[in-house]
Formats: sequence, C-alpha cells, structure tokens
Amino acid sequence: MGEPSSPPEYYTGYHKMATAYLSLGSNLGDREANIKSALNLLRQEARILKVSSLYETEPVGYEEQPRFLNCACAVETGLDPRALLRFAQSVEKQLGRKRTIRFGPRVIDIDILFYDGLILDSPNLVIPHPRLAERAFVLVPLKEIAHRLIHPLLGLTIEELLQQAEGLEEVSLYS
Ligand code: PH2
Ligand code: MG
Ligand code: MG
Repeated sequence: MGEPSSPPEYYTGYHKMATAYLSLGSNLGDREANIKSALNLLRQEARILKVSSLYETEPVGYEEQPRFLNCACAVETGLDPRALLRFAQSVEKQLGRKRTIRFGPRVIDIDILFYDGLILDSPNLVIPHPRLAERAFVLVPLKEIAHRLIHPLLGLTIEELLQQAEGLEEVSLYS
C-alpha cells in the first residue's frame, strides 16, 4: 500500500449536501466544447441536476469582444460555498483560463448564482451573485431550469426578475 495521495487544494470544506445554481459562459475557442467540458469536470464534485439550453448572448460590460455562449445549471454538492468557488476556479484553470481584464473574453467562466437560500457577502465571494438580476445572459437560461426559484434578497422569482428587468442585452437560443 502506498501513501494516500494528498487531496487537491480546493478539497477542504465539506458540508451537508446543498443545491447550487451556476452560470457558465465562454467566448473564446470552441465555445460549445468549452461549456460541455466544464460540465463534465464539474461532475468530479457535483451531481448535475439540470442544465439549460445554450444561448448566444451579446457581451455585457466590455463590448469589444466576441459573443458568448451561456447556460445555467443546477448542481447538488457537498462542497461548502468557498470550496465550491475554489473548485469552480480549478475547473476554469484546467480548461486554460487566463485571468486578464475584468469582464473581458474568456475560455470559460463559472459563477455561483445561488447556494441553497444562502446570503453571503465576503470579499472573495458574494452570494446571490450581485449582478444576476440585470443580466439576460444569466436570467434567461436560469428561467428555463428554475423559473419559480426565489431570490433570497429580492424576494422575487427568476421569472419576475426577468419581467421587471429593463434594457437587457440580446440573447438567442443556440441549441
Ligand atoms: N460574462 C462577463 C461579462 N460579460 N457577457 C455575456 N453575454 N456573457 C457572459 O458570460 C459575460 C458577459 C463577466 O463574467
Ligand atoms: Mg462572470
Ligand atoms: Mg467568474
């Protein structure tokens, strides 16, 4: 018997099972393959409960960049919120993400939208995701898999958030 190998770095915070909602986006390289690969790598630490269709979306924040593919998924995980963030970042890194400009182009981005009904405001991690209610590229895919989910701070469902949002960017069904 050899020595047990040391666990990966993100592997610190186990927790009771929770349901988290994630947003995935890619606008570099083979966007669809990047999102599929990310979903497969997420299975190492999360059971994927639902995945939305892919949507092609206009870039928000920094406009001089290619259009994104975005989707949303629901996962069940035993990772605590910070461990889930580190794990998501390790998946981004495995897919070759390089940190460049804020809101700029990326091979893959995995953001935590919700983690059960948790409200968390810490320097490295804010849950619910602070900009989700203004972004069609998040709300439209999320509505497909969780239209009645209630935002724990705003007290509105995803469907209601989408109805009340204004001036949203263009989003079209891709697959
Ligand atoms: N992500 C960003 C900034 N802008 N725009 C779209 N359409 N989709 C994204 O995933 C996205 C974005 C920062 O993470
Ligand atoms: Mg993001
Ligand atoms: Mg991100």
